[in-house]
Amino acid sequence: MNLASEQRQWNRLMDLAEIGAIPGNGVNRGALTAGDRAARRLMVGWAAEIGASVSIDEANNLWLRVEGTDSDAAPVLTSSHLDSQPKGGRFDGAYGVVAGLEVITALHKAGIVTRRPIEVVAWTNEEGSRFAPGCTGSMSWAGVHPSDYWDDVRDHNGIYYAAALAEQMAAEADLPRRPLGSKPHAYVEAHIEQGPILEAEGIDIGVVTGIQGSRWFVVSISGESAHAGTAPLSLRRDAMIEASRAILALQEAMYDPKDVLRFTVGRVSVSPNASNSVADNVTFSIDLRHPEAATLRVRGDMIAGVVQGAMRNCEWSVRETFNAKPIEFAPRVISEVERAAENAGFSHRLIPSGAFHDAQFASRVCQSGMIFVPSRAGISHNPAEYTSPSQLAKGTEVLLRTVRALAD
Ligand code: HGY
Ligand code: MN
Ligand code: MN
Repeated sequence: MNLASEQRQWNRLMDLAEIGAIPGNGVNRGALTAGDRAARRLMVGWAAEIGASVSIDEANNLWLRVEGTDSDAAPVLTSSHLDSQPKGGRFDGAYGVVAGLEVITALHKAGIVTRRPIEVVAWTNEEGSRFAPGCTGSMSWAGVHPSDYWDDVRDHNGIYYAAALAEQMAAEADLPRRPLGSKPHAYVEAHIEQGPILEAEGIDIGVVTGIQGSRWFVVSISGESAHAGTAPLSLRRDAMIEASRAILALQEAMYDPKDVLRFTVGRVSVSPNASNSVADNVTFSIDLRHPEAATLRVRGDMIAGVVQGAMRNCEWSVRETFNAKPIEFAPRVISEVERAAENAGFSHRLIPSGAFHDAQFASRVCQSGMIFVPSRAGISHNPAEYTSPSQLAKGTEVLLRTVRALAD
């Protein structure tokens, strides 16, 4: 008997999708923005409906908690994130938070109290699109870096992370505080696959085995601004031309005949960014991923040499801003997810995650795992991102069964 409600879950996801809505059914809800705060307020309201306690920690992670019969027992944690990419979809992150809420709502309405408490978290800044890198909330909670580690990071409007965090903490002064850091009994996160495999194979549930590694870098090329009409090309120190040469050289260096390595330059900022001034600075991002730690280390460590080799008369610098090692999820959680999918009568398969998730850092703290549901045409980080109400409901049914198995 399905305790969770497909309709209630879908309605809540659509309510969230109105916050930061952009054309094409997309969402632009940056971390630590008014949109983020509005989405969090919806969660606070829904938590109050079932008497779940609400709190925030100093990294601004939002915690919902329902007690168990043994309230001293280490809780089972389920979670995801409410922030989105600038041209994001309605489901990346939001689904896992709403699915976790649906689990505690369904149990509450059925009068079921598990032995262990259950906590649902909305992590701060999973995407890292406004403030790089991602997962700053879950990394703070997991003790990877202190929560002020990213204070000096600025968004493209020059706003400091510390200021945006302080603004959100002040706006949520009415919410109780909780200490940063905890030791759950287990962690399981529901998320859309963001890839084409489950849909292509007609499979309901992805039992996630692990997450590949990610390394982020910022490359800065510095030259000299000059007049586009009068400065001879032979005398220029043109940061745009040299950055372009570096990017193409990096693309060649990162070539992988097996197409497993992921190399992306997604953001470029130019100064003075005027059509008739030679660029004196170009800064670009690198997102590098691979399932093997050794490959990720070797390829990432090549970047500085490749950039230097591409320079003719500009200065350069390479700074690493994110380093998430590949992780394998806990066999116990993997088997609970498999068992839940099997008992629910859903087709399922083991699948690795190409996208990073807060679960990557939760796995440093406790036994962790993830549940994937199909993404239409594998599309994500795009307004066209879509998963149907019934596909989402299947994922939540598996999450509910898995959380109960871990909590009892
Ligand atoms: O970039 C990622 O892998 C995640 O979707 N933020
Ligand atoms: Mn996500
Ligand atoms: Mn994402």
